[in-house]
Amino acid sequence: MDIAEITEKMSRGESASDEELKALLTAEGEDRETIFAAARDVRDRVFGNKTYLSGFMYFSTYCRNNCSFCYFRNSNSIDRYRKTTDEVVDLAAMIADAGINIVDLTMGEDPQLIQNDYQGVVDIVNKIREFSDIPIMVSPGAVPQNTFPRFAEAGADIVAVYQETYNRRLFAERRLGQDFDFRRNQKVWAMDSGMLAEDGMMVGIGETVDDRVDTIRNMLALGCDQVRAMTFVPQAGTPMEGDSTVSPVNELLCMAVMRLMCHDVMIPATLDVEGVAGMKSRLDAGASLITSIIPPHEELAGVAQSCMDIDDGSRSVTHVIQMLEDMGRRPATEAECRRMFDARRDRLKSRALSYT
Ligand code: SAM
Ligand code: MD0
Ligand code: SF4
Repeated sequence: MDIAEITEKMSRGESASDEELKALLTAEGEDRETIFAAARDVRDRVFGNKTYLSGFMYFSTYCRNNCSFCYFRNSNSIDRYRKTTDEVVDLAAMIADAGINIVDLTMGEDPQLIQNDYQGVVDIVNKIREFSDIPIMVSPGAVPQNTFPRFAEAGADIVAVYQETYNRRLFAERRLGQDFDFRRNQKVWAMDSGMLAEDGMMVGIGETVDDRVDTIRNMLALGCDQVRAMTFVPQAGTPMEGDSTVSPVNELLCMAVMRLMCHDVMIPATLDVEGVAGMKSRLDAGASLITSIIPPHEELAGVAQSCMDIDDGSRSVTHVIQMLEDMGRRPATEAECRRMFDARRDRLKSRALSYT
């Protein structure tokens, strides 16, 4: 199959068959460069040289779940922390002041924060909204349907809940004891409440290339404004500790395919898989924002790389902006990011109206 022919038609907005997507996801050598260059071109056409920056705050690492891939799974005997509401709000202020465009409030499914219908999370969002317009992402795990309007009313803009895979058998093996449809519906319920949604896939958790195609198609079919891929990083003390993973180039190919399939979707370049060393390759594969920027010395963890590059400041915003500018790109401004979120939320509303 001619890779350039496939990328050219996708760059024009035409669709590709499953076989063609598989050819992209398994491309080698020069073909890979063709794919990444096409994804970058499409990204630049939509976003110019702007790159959005997302600050990551994993504010509670307590979790009732036992995902087989996750360091923070309930059965793992590790040190955990839970920031107080005031600490979270102060850190959010610091993140906003540092020129970061988005704040991602992430937690394990912490029994304490789940109480009273996630009131602790609602309080945090409300308090941040008192002093800042910064787009707020919440990543609370899977929550009841009636909680979404509460997040929306408090001022959250986007909800992140990653399915990891749309292969139900594999989901059951990885997200042990969790309901596939309930997790899938999180994205639908977020959008029904007027917020944006982020879906995500893990790469290297035992999926086939067919599964990758199917997962990418499902994530985009839901209408999510943000989609991601993350390479599985084996974690000490988990059932998958000794498992092999795959080269991150597979993640890059998934990102590039998502970009070619849906030109204006937001795709993160996460610093949580290969640290800052992996930032450029992800931007070169068509990413439009950088996630998992973490302020140093605040005792905050990453997820897949719980400490890599954090306390030496490499995952700090100053360092990230410098690297971005070295690539000829620039951070988005606060106003640009707010406008983008508002425009996407308006589009979501009009989409909903046109269905009724
Ligand atoms: N607890 C919430 C949840 O599961 O939805 C939010 C945070 S969770 C830790 C965020 C995501 O990190 C997971 O959905 C998964 O995609 C990713 N992740 C977790 N462990 C990982 C690992 N070992 N390697 C790569 N990605 C991982
Ligand atoms: C990241 N460590 O962006 C974060 C996390 C949760 N919304 C995101 C996985 O890579
Ligand atoms: Fe808990 Fe999220 Fe980790 Fe699963 S991925 S164990 S829900 S923190």
